[in-house]
Amino acid sequence: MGRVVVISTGGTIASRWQGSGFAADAGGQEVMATAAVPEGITIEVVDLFSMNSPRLTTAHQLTLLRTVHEVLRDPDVQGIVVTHGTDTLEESAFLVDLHHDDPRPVVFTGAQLPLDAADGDGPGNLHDALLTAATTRGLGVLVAFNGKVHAARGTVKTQTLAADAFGDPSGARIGNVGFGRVFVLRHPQRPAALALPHVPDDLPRVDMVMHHSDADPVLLEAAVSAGAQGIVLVATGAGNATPEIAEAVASVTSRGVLVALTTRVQAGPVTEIYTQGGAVDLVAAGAVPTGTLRAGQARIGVLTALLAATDPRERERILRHTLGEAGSGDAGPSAELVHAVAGRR
Ligand code: DAS
Repeated sequence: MGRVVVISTGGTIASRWQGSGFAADAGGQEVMATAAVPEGITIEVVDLFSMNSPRLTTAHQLTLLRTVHEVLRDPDVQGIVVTHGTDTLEESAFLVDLHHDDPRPVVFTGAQLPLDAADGDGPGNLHDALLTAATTRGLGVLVAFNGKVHAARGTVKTQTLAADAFGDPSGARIGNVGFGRVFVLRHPQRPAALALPHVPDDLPRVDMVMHHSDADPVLLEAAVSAGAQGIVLVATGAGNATPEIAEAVASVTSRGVLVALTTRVQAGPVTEIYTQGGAVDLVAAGAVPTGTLRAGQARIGVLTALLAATDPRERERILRHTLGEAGSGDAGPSAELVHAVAGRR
């Protein structure tokens, strides 16, 4: 089936007891040694980080993105598995997916139980990820977990402790793994891939602000004062807040801050239904509704837009492109945004 490169970044799948709690400390070889490798696959391990994923920074995620692209320059590589902490896995996977223009899969996986657990889920998840990386094509970036395969886009961590930890609450999964095979149920919709970003020394700050009863615009304005060039407003319901917050959104967007509008609710799209501070007013104030993408991935969309352009209108267009919106450039993204994959390999 070919050669699969495993990029190890840490997480519970690589974690051990540290005296007061668990933390990632094993390298990729040790993690790999726990798993049954499907027949016919040869493995190469890249030890990138050994960290719990809540500690990852944008710089780490961009290093992972660049590493994936470097590995895929080798035409003999059949696919990539990324072992990753589950807490921010959906963010890194979406970042890689937005820039992935290659039929070969990049499959993220991890574990809910630590490396040495007798009944751990890491070995099975790793086996399934290897099989998925070696045998599927043209599905973009995937998440293999608990016998299921999910598209990166839309997938979130849905359980803090249970083994069946990932899914898209608004969509269907891509497939299942069992009996030594990956059963593909559907193909994901993905917008054209973006070019690898130029990485400035000073990475843009993107903050999340959650709405709740009694909330005021103080935190949103504080984020901008702290230097945020992008904000993810995690609103209530179908994307609602207050008239005061809508006013603050209008004020910050008029100063060039990119604002994405998502919701605290688990499933369903952000929708312009309500006024008096609802999504109708927030969108009129310049916020971009993010459909069914939830906060972590909406933030990656904003970050991607900020890295790809400097002009506020172009940034908004790119954010809409990352959301897969028709008319945002999907039909004809500007040439500099699209991977000239053939030329680059
Ligand atoms: N929640 C842990 C994990 O599942 C820690 C982390 O995300 O690194 O990997």
